[in-house]
Amino acid sequence: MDDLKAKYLGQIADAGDENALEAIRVAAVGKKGEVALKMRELGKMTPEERQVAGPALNALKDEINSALSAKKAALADAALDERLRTEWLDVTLPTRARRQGSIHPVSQATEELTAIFAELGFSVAEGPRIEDDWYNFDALNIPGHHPARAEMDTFYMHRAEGDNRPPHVLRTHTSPVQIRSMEKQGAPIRVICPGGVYRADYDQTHTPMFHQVEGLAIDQDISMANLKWVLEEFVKAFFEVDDVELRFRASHFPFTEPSAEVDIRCSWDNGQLKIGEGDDWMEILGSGMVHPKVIAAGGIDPDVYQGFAFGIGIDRLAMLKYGIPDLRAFFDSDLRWLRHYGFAALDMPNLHGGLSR
Ligand code: 2U9
Repeated sequence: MDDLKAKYLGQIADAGDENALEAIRVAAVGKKGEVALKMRELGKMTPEERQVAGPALNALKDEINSALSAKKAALADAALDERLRTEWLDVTLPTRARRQGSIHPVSQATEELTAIFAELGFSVAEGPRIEDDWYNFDALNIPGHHPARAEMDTFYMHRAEGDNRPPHVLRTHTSPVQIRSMEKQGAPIRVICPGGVYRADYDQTHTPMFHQVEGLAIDQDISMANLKWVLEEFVKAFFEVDDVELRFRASHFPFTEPSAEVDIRCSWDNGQLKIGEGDDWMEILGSGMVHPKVIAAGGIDPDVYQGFAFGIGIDRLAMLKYGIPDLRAFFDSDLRWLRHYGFAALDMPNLHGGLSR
């Protein structure tokens, strides 16, 4: 028994893993193990011998079993220690440089103007860029023969041979989103619709895709005075100046009557633009009272409701505010340009925290 004990305790001490330990358990204290075989010999002993050998064999079995459990626990501890040693990580190290990407100036300007109009009670609506001819033109009082259709340099989608329905178009303005909003929500309504629009035009100051924000406010008592106040509040907040002077010039759009183009007082000294002071005027947007036919096209009764609408080019707003000279660079996806003119992610603009600071 002393030999057995020495042999198995020695093997247990030397076992390198759980498989080796299991093999030792089977050989020593398993059903057909050496201790079990010895137990069988008890039957051949005299009662006196058995009285000594029986408890001694049980004690040996217990001792081997506890040595096995202790070694198993020790192996598990060692495995965990090894994992902790190799998977070590210093969570106090600084993170990698953050500015891999940046927010595009058009996105930044859109976030800023959305925050401003939200404060004025306007919600944001979006719609499809591939539009139905009716939503893009007819509903906006631009019928089939209207010269405005030709002037807009529209991109038309392809129709299958023999399909004589009017083709879909890439929307030439975000106005169809306001028609859809009126249909869905009815009156009263206050929405802005920012987004990309398309016109087949490409030169120094035009790209075939650009961005607009259009606004619409309809209720029973809305006048041009409300339009003027909203635009003044917007321009002051967007350009972060205390005072602005706007000049309304009579104009013409099919979807508004009367219509006005709006200029802002400014100065250009040494190529530096200052807004709200000086002797120059710069056109920044178009606006007017929504044409009754357009209100009716949106499913709202023009004898009860009236309202104003306006349209602004976001790309140009961004150029003016952030001092970006070249429109075409906006859409070149040049990383150096984006790093220079882009904004830090997660700096969401709001009126209280400052728009772009
Ligand atoms: C509905 C009714 C009326 C939107 C308007 C303008 C005047 C306008 C231009 C500004 C610069 C387009 O990006 S730009 O080139 N827009 O001058 N837009 S009124 O009028 C609407 C829109 C929707 C239902």
